[in-house]
Amino acid sequence: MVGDGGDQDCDGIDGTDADGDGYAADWSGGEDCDDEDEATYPGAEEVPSDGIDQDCDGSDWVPYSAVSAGYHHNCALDPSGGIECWGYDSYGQVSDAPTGSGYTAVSAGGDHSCVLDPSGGIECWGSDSYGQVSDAP
Ligand SMILES: [Ca+2]
Ligand SMILES: [Ca+2]
Ligand SMILES: [Ca+2]
Repeated sequence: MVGDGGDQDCDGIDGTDADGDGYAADWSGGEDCDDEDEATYPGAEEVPSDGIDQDCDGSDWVPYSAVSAGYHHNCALDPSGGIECWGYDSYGQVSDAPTGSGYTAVSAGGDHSCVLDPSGGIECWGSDSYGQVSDAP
């Protein structure tokens, strides 16, 4: 019986462990999110950015390639060149961050941020009280 707390087949696991990684398949009451891959189980080492969730935490691990801290908000660059910002959003520091990918650098200022786009152009958003955004070259 799977998931009943008893290990009737004496394999050390209550459930079905088809790939033999020591974790029962999630559909059988265990925690192995892919019971056909012995490298995938809870606590497994993640291979970054391969589209596979090795450690069963619900998502592939995508490391960031750059980060910049502002006064009350921060921005980071992911490997595809996407921008992610978080923190205080009084001037749109977070919500106005550009979507899309291919950005090559990011810098967070006091209440504004700037990025380099794929063609080398400068794009800024956030507080524009001194032309930080509108006067960008
Ligand atoms: Ca398994
Ligand atoms: Ca597995
Ligand atoms: Ca992965």
